Order: sequence, then C-alpha cells, then structure tokens
Amino acid sequence: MFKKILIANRGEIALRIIRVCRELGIKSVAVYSEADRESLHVKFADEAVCIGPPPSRESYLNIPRIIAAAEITGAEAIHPGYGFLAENANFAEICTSSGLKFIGPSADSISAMGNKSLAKETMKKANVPVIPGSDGVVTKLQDAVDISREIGFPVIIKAVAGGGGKGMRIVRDEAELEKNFIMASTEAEAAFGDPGVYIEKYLEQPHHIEIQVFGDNYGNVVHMNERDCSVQRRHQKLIEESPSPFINAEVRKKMGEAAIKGAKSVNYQGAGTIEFLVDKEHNFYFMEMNTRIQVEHPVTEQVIGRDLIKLQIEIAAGKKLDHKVKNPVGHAIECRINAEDPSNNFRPSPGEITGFHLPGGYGVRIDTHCYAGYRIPPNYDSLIAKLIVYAPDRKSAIDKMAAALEEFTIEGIHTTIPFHKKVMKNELFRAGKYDTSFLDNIILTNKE
Ligand code: MV4
Repeated sequence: MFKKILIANRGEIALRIIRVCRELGIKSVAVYSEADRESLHVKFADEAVCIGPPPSRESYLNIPRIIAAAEITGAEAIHPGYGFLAENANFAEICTSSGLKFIGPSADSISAMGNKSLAKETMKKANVPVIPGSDGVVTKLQDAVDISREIGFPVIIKAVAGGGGKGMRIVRDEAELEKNFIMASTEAEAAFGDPGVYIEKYLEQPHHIEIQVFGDNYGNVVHMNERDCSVQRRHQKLIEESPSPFINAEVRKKMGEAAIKGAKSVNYQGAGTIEFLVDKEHNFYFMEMNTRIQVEHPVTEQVIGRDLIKLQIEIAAGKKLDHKVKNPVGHAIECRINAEDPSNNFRPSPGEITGFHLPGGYGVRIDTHCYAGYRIPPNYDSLIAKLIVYAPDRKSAIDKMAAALEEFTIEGIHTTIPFHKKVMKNELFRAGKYDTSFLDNIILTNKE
C-alpha cells in the first residue's frame, strides 16, 4: 500500500479522499491555491503545498507545480478527484513517467474515451448499443445530409471533443441542417480546438442513467448498478438517485452487462462510469464514458455498501477486485447544494457563509468542506455540500430528504436548498415520473 498520496484537487472531494487516507494509515498531501488557504483540505491533510494563484490554470491545472509538490513531499501516488486534471490523459502520462502512480485508468483508456466519436465506435465494436448515426467524424455537408436522411430527423450534431452537453445542436429538418452543421463545427473549433463533429438520431426526452464500473489490474471488471441523473439543468446534475425509479431488474441486468463489456474492451482500470440515454421503451444507448470517480458516487456507496474512494486506492495499489455484482439494497438520493440563487436563474452566489447548521440522524450523510465563517471563492465550481439520504425505500428516502433540507441552514449566501425542497414536494418527482426534460416542465408549471 502507498505510504503517501497527493490529492490534486480541492473542496469536498479533497476532504473525502483525505479521510480515506487517514483510515488506511496513508499520509496525505494537499495542494492549494492562494484562494484556498482557509480551506479544510489544507487544514486536515498531513502536509499542504501552495501551488499558485487563484485561477485554476495557474494552480489546480498547473501540472509542473503539482508534480513538483509530489516530488518535494515524497508522495508515491496522485489522486485527481473529479474535474480539473482527472480526465487529462497527458497528466496521467506525466505522473507515470515521473514515477508517480496516477489513481485512475491508464492514459490510453482516458484518451480512448475522451474522443466521443471514437468512444462510440469502440463501444459499438464491443456490442454495446449505440445511438444510430454517423460512423465517426462528418466533415462534408453532403455526408451530413445523407446520414440525416437515412436516420431521419430530428438529429443532433455533437462535438467529438465535447461532452457534458457542450457544443451540441439539435436539427429538426433538412432546411436547418447546413447552417447548424457549419455553426457546430465552428463552435467546436473555438471551444475545443477541434472542429470535428458527428451526427446521431435525436432522442426526445430521454432518461440519463449511468452505470458505475470498476476494473482491476488483472482484467476483472464489475458493475455497481445505476444512478438516475435525469434531474439536470443546463447539463448540470442537481439530484441523483440509486436505484433508478424508471428501470426494472431486467433492464438493470442488461445495462450492467453492457457496461462491463464496454469497460473490458478498453482494459479499464479503476473507477469509471458509463452514461446511457434510455428512451421511453427502455432501450438504452451508450452516450459517454467518464474515466473518473464522479460527484454522485455516494448514492452508489449507500446502496451497495462500499467505500468507492477506498476501493480506488486499493486497486491502484494492485489489489484484486473482490466485489461481486449485487443488487442495490435500499434507496439513496443525493441533492447537490450549490452556492447559487435558484430564484435568480441559478446565478453563482459566492461569499462568506455566516451561519451553518447541518442536518443529521439515521441515514443522513453530508459531504462538505464548508463551515461557518468560510468564504466561498468565486474562482471554482459552486458545489458546497452533497446531502445524501439512505432509506429502505424511495418514498422514505424522499421524506427523509425533505426533512433534512428543512433543517439544513446556510446563511450569508444563496443556495439551491429552496429548489430541492420544491422538488421533494413535486408530485411527478415523488411518483418517479421524470426524465431529462423534468426541470423545463416544472419551471413552466411552477411559476411563483
Ligand atoms: C442526446 C440527447 C438526445 N439524443 N443525444 C446532453 C449531454 C450530452 N452528453 C449529450 N446530451 C444529450 N444527448 C441524442 N442522440 C439528449 C441529450 C440531453 C441530455 C442528456 C442527458 C441529460 C440531460 C440532457 C438534457 C438535454 C439533452
């Protein structure tokens, strides 16, 4: 096992990783920007190294400084968390060539999934269902026309270097195709430095359901069931739950098996997530693979009864997977508490937290790096806490979440707590009848 790990991240996930290190008797090294001097990850790590000024480019994305921090402190491995450098194949490669174990998949696996069109082809070859569309990148307008006619409108144009909803265009008829094709490619070039786009059939109001997978260094891959992440706003997830209220045991089994096939086909090591779009008839299609631990991993931990961060570290250290596929037990829901004002278009609301009271009790979990007197810097994402509840069934989990949200008090800034309280009371949500268009609809019908 490693003796010392550097955590190349901040916020709740840095703290979450530090806690596991302490449990395993591993020394932890925090890195921090000048904006994060007062952060708990700096306070609770065994050592901390300042790696630069507030902008991410100059600190949490500054590869030479992070590698230098690991070398100076004698760390043997780097945990990238999520965001920042977690899916940067170049960073994973540099860690390896510097003699540091990157806690995650190989640089090759990261690259293979980073190009969204290539990832789709890889999955198709592995017999994982994919959405009908172009074979790879489309460069000529005539090809775009031919493919769209063949699969039928509406179609969606996506950037190969995109992901997470960036640079997508929905095209409803042929007259709209030319202008959107050119704009999508131009935007992709500007945003990602790669003009490549691909085309697929546009599915109306799909469900976003993802499967957690884990691979070890010996060719073993397991899945850990699904998370339903359909409650999203502008491609930002707000609520996740496991199991999904939409799929049954048979669909779960098929999706899990497809995810394992997909992960095996790229010799996947460590924690990963295969995202699927699921239509009304429960047909599921590969969308993207995330080659990192995700924000919403706690809902999976609750229903399968395992610490996934601990498992990531153990697998990186060479341990064999001992996890067998098992059905979810109970029901877990996570609400993302962001420093945003839901009554003002979710506008960011950084600043000082003047009052802070956390809910608690049986089945209530909070992952947060915040405290009364903490100043949320404006430089990073707005996640301030994850409130996770666990109960025997979905209804009790929703009731527990509603009660916990009532008690959760954050003063001095705006948060998404009032938004979550509304969702927990919403009849469609309570009935489990929601898809990715859910928030568009409640904003229309719930005008206050
Ligand atoms: C789609 C789609 C419908 N059809 N692809 C959004 C995130 C990006 N990774 C892909 N996304 C979508 N791709 C086809 N062929 C609808 C979406 C989509 C969506 C997906 C998941 C969760 C929320 C969403 C909201 C709008 C659109």
